Amino acid sequence: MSRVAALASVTVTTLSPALAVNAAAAPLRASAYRPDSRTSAASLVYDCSRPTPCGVGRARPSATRLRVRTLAEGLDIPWDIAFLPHGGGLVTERPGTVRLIKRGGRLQKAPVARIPVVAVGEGGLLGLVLDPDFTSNRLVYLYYTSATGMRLERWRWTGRQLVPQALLIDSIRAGNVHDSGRIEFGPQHRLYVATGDSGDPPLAQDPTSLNGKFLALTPAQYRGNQIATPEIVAMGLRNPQGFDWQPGTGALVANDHGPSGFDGPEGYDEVNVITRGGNYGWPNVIGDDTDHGLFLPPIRLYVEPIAPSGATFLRHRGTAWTGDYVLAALRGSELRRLSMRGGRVLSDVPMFRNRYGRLRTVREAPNGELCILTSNRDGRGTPTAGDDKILCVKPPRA
Ligand SMILES: [Ca+2]
Repeated sequence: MSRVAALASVTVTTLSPALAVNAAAAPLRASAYRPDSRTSAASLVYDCSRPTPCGVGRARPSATRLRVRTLAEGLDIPWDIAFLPHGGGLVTERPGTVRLIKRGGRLQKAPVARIPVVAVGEGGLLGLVLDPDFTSNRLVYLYYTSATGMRLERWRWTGRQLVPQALLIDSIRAGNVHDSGRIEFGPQHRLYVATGDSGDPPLAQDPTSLNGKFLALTPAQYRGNQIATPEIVAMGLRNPQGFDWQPGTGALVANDHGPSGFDGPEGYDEVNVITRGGNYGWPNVIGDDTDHGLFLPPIRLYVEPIAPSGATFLRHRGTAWTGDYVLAALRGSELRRLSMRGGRVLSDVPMFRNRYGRLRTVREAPNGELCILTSNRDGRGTPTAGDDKILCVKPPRA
């Protein structure tokens, strides 16, 4: 059974090829944007993974019945989660606390770390990842907003709490908005940091600034005790909050938030394939505008704002979703599950739309469950009983 046919059989409602890509539609350039050209019901999706013109499709929600369990509740704006090798996990809360989910699944009341963050606007305690050799060295990396800027730090897990070890980067500017904040290990065990424009768009095109970039640190840099000078991998990003490497191809796929009114027409959220030395255009261009090839276009463009935050590829074998890229949307209050082949998006299925509110990130648990962090207490949502939560869902079998 082909990948697409397998998807269709379990998701009941997925994008038909005709809906996913309508090559006859005129390409919509950002400069041609008109507020009254929008549709209100379903999100308008542009598939920019084909040559030109950029295809148009309307995504329809998945009708699959999925059993969703609550792993934890009563959290305060959870931002990231890392699963511990022997069970349980560490969760960052944006106001500055790291919480422990114990091996049996219970959320420990007392935080395992309190970080002196500045949690204003979109800032605070953001990304958290475990060292690739965590089992032997118990090192943990944290990214957060401080009074003097964004800080990347190395901490150590004692088994009971996190203790600080070293400051690794301190020259990324912080802002009331666009602190980005996702960190992740990539090829050659390099530590990648996605940085936002901090509300100052020109920084994204400034090669001397670490803002609006993808940065990478070598193992010697992140395990050392000096301030690191990271490689600038790519530039021209606005506020990338989720990324992962595609299994098989190794392509780095990343979300970016499009403008939100004060800095451009609202919408135009992006999924990009990030290449070394690539320039993704912000703020010179938005949407699929490349300014005659000067900038790289997204492979997926959401003209209606969904506000994509965290994302992951699903690596657990044997499910109908294996290999898919799943992103969490804040404003869209949904997950998007994208099937890709190489740099092309084959289908894009919204899931859980408006069911759990704003969704901050998704991570694949060691048992293959997809775990989702809500963000309903961040001042932009409507909290319901038990918010914020971590919800886990088992992908359907292939
Ligand atoms: Ca772009």
